[in-house]
Amino acid sequence: MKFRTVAIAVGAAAGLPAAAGAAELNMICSADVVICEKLVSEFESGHPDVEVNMVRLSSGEAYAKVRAEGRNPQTDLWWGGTGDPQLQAASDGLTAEYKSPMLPELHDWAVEQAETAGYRTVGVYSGALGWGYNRDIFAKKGLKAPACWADLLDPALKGEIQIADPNSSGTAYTALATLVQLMGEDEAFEYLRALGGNVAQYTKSGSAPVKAAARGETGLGIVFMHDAVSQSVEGFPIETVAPCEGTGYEVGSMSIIEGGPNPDEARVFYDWVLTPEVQSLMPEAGSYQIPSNKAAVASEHTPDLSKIKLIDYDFAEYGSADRRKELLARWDAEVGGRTAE
Ligand code: S7P
Repeated sequence: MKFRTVAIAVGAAAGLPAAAGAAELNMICSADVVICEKLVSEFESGHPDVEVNMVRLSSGEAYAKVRAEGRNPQTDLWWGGTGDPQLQAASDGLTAEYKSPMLPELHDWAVEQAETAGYRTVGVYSGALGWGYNRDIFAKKGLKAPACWADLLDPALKGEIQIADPNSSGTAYTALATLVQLMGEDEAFEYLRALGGNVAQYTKSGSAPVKAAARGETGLGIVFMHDAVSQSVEGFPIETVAPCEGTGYEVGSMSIIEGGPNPDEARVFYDWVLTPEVQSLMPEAGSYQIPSNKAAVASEHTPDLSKIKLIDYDFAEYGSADRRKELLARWDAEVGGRTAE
């Protein structure tokens, strides 16, 4: 294996040379680190002339890095993570227009993501938001299994819930935007303030809450349903729930960074990672999203979106720079840091 993850990527950013003659690709990966590392090693074995410097960052952090690099981009490609911050990066002009020859092979929702962004991003997978709870903890404490968003406000759940911070986490921003679309903005913030009374911790990463629930550190994590499924497939006592009132979903995305140092390598990776063969590898890394290539094979564990009550998530509005900034500022002012005492 020759790919260089965080520590070496820092070395590369500090100016250390790559192996003589090797082409490079500097990539941010915003999905789970296991699939990030698998994609890099698969790509490198098929493209021995390219060295990939990969760093794993949550979606909001990745957006902040791409923005901070501004006029001197060090990153070439951003793969995975929720679509909203990638749409924001597209609207800021931070990502490059690219029409991949793979576009005709993709589901409509993935192509619509590209169209919304003027082809400055594209959908790579999709998945719905929900939660996973630890059935052993719930049984031991005599807690009622929560089926609806409203059930999460039960005072018996005080200190039992974890969710990420929407500033760093695309998952948590999806939850914030979902609740606003489901309930109306003022009602959603009232709900989130009340939920704070049951929240033990706002994590940095979106999937951390259900990993904590799986290991008995908390009762329930609000996460993408596929991240809860990964834990039960690993053998942890996690039940996955699709909220009864309805829920939002993500179009996990990928973008080439405008002005990045290795645009040719970025396009090679971009086309490669959209193929059905590569997308079909995701379950091998415990990633159970719906792949965007119509011919890719989803896992038997992938939650079936046709059985889930989904809202008509407005990606254009909630991925727009103004709306995302406004919601995050309101979250900071009214919800941030408020946890169960
Ligand atoms: O684990 C897979 C996944 O849920 O992670 C992405 C997520 O946005 C990254 O984590 P953050 O919430 O910390 O940003 C999702 O796109 C993906 O499905």
